[in-house]
Amino acid sequence: MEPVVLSIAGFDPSSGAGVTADIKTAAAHGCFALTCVTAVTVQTTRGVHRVEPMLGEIVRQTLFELAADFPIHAVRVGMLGSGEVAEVVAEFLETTQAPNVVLDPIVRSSSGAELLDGKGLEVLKTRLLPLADLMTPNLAEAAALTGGNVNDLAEMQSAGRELLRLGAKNVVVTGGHLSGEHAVDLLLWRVEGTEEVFEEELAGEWIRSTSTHGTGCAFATSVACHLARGFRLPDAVAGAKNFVRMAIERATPLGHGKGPIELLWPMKGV
Ligand code: PXL
Repeated sequence: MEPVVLSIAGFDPSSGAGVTADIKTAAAHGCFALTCVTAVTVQTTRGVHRVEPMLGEIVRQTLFELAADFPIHAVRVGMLGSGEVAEVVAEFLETTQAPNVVLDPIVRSSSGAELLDGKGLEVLKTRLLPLADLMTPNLAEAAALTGGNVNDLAEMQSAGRELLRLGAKNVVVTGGHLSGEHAVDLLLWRVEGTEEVFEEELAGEWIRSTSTHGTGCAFATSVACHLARGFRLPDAVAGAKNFVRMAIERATPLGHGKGPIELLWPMKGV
């Protein structure tokens, strides 16, 4: 049976990010995707023009109906859109105790649009963070969650430790927006039920490309798919990093702004 991965995220009509991109990522990993739309956005490769969160009640009914009908092997929580929706998602994860929850704490789009309100950020920190098996903040998200600046490896380390202190089980701070020589992601992880924290720097060469829309969604969803397939957390993170690197490398330019990445590269031959 194909592992089932639930994507709780927004709708991006250009399919660079959000649930329609996640369906492709899941397919590329041999997983079946369930989706729950948290917000409809008007966005293209040029950026996010508008955000309309869904009614919390629709999100609640969708999530609980899906969980009553399907086994769920992993969850990717992406854009939430509002505090109301964030609360419903927290209630769902608390009630169902879904396994392998990857929390992609989206606050803003890379073009600067706000994708979560103030109440949502609070719910993310206080209720969702402890429910996640892994959080995947980028530099700006790590800064928004911890209240400091996060611009280099030392600040990634202290923000990551602070997120663990706030109750996160495992954290990977993604360094795609670093200005240094290497793209470094920092993974802080521990063996379930133990306290010792292992720290791993995952370094990669920069890839010069304008096709980078949705890399955060793809990374988090790929980790969820790897976990659903039974990979250990550090291997799931390393596998996801490779998945995204290949998806950037194999992308063909599309649109006038930041184009989508090639999420179906494993199915497209060499
Ligand atoms: O990459 C952030 C993002 C943008 N837009 C939509 C999303 C997400 C992440 O989940 O769902 C619609």
